[in-house]
Amino acid sequence: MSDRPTTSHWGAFRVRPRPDGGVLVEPHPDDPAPSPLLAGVAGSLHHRTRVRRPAVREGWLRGGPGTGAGRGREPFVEVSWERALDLVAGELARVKREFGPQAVFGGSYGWASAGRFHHAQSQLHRFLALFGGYTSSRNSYSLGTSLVLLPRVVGDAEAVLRAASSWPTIVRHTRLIVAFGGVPAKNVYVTPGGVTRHTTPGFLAELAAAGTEVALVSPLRDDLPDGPVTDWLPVVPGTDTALMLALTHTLVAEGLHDRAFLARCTSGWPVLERYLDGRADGTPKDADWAAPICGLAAERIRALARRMAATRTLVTVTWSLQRARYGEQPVWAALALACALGQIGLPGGGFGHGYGSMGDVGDTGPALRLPFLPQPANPVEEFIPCARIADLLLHPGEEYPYDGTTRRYPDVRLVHWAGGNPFHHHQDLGRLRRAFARPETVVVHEPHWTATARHADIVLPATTPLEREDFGGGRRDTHLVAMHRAVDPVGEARDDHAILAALAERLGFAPEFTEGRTPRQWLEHLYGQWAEQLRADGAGDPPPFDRFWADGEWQLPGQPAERTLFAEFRADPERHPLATPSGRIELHSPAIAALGLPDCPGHPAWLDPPERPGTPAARRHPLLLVANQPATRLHSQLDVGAASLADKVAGREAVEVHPDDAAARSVADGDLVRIFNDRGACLAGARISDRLRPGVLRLPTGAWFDPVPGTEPPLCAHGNPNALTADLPSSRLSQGCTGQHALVQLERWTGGDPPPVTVHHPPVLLPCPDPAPSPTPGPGPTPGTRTAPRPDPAPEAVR
Ligand code: PGD
Repeated sequence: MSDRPTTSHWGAFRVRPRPDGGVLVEPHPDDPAPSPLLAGVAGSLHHRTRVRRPAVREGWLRGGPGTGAGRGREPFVEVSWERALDLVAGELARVKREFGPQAVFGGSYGWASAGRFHHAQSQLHRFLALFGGYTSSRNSYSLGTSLVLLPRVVGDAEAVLRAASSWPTIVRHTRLIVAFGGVPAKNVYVTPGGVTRHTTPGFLAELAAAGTEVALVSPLRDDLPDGPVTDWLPVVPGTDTALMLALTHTLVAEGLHDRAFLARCTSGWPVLERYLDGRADGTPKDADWAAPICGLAAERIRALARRMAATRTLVTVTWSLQRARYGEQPVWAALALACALGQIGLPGGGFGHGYGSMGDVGDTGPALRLPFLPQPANPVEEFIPCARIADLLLHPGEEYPYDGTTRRYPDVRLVHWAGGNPFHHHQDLGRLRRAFARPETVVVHEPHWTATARHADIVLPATTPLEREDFGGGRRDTHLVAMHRAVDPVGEARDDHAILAALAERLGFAPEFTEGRTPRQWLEHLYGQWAEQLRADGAGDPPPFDRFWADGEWQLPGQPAERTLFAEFRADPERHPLATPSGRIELHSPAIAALGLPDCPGHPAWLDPPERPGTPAARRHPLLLVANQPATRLHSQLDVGAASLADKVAGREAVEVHPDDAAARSVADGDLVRIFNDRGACLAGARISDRLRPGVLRLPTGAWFDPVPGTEPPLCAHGNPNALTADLPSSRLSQGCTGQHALVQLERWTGGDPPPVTVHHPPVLLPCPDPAPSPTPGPGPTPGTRTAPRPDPAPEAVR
């Protein structure tokens, strides 16, 4: 059989179906640096955790809506598609009739799979908008804080993210990169929607060859590949803002700041300067002040500031830094530091946000808008910032501030999720379990029995891209890739589109949802419209659909490789003002100041995070856990793939521990350890490493959450760090996610036989009792009540 083209968030590739139903995966021939994640595709496809039939939680099938205390604890009953669809359609109709459409939460955050048509969230949002509306969610877990801050201080978040100075420009002009959070190579393999040629690893090698210095500011040495010349400043996690302020202070104190740039291109500098030199609060933010906070010598801070002023310097901040309490501050303070240097808008100088956070930041591909599924307006105005999902479910009717407004959580009765894994991505999963016990009904479309599927009432098995036809491409991708179907759907899995079309049929709006097209007709239609628009704009001349499909891809028209962020603005701020109130970069924002928020004042400031070494909270939990992105999977996707499985230690997620911290706790490499705080605990396998700061642990996100039955707060047997993180917002301004850091303690496991990892096996599945009467509605949500936990099935082979 011939190779089938396809693409994914981790790259384009070719699939060769094998006679036994499996697949062989080959990287795209033009990809100079294919992702290691490709190794996980074949094994995930037919893994035993695939959801093979629609399934309904036993307690819901018996007792109906309002039996949520059993979620995540009870077995499932497999039912026919007809029955499952009738149940879901009935619930959607009932909840809308009794409570209104805003009682349906379809925020459905999550990465899902690549593919412009079958993208699960796009399908669900279109469906729910046509259904009559739904409570939606805004922003992202990736960047929720910056997406609110940046428009206020530079006018447009998209400009900073999409128009970032390009890697060729940086390689050519930059002499020093001061990289807060580094440029973590593991993340550059991923771009939402797809990437055909991974170019960033090559640019990083060129950077090293060019002799560009990189000052890596991170507690983790692996946040920068070994190539470039490196000065590693192992800052205490969460204290970068203090360091940035001290660097800026040094520039000013030594007369190295660019007064002309500050006057011409920024507003509010005098207010920030008064804060920096201590006139505002009596504390100069000098290097001596910052040194004990960030754990770096004062002289080293001063020396770095001088070096920055002496050469072409780029200040970069990864997105991970804003995924923390007061996450606005490091972004804003880095911007202020770059402004004080005065190199914003000069080739190779200035400010960048997200190099190494995602593959497309700084990439050279042509930022063309690709075909997309049309989204009707949502008639319901209710939304939440996405990281407030637990608050939404726990506190209906409660007020909360967001981006200068006061909002109220609607009363959600039905949760409909497709393409995301909140029991991976949300913080404080023990709290999320309590929140998920509240709605009357939870519907999840999932290819795999993830923890989210296990916390649903009705689970609808979804296909993955290899089982359907689509096309895909990411921002700054070089190709639009035809995604050919390579294998038959696994079990009875259906495409999200087919599931929603069947629901729309039952609810009476199928013609509006499908517009009478089959999926293949949708592809032809969306492609045709897009091609026509490109031609009309003179932006390109795509081939007819049939040729594109047969060729397997179309190379998108290119654009110049060199790009400098804010070049036009710098050249003439009068003619090219920013979309801020002042038209300049706002180093003091009167609008933010007027909100009077103690956790986000009107200028960048050092706000001491509650969870940092040396604080009272650190007495019992002295280690600072960094929960960053994994190198062996995408978030929780491919956790059952080969790369992720090969990286586990003692059958659990690996936690990196500094030798000093390990020795103090008699922990040896490969030991099973328990990591805990008051919010929860997890097991992990110790990996001793001197590539991180003493006192710091690294436990990446994405090991499927596996709460041991009967544990409260939950003990995750597998090593998901969100058992430990706090469900607190970055600030009352942005309400962003703060999953990056948590104070914890670690100990060697001495509790005898450890609880097995069960989440890589399906839950208990009971045979289908069809036909049976439909459930009658129960008494409503019963938070706090609990059915007896049932033992999970004994795993066949726990690694
Ligand atoms: P994924 O694992 O990508 O994680 O959170 P997100 O929920 O996006 O989940 C996607 C789910 O969609 C998977 O379960 C997959 O099986 C399913 N899926 C894939 N394709 C399809 C499909 O076609 N149809 C359907 N129905 N389902 C599909 C990621 C989020 O986690 C992000 S973006 C970030 S940046 C956050 N990072 C952190 C962090 O740094 N630290 C902590 N502690 N926590 C974080 N959580 C956040």
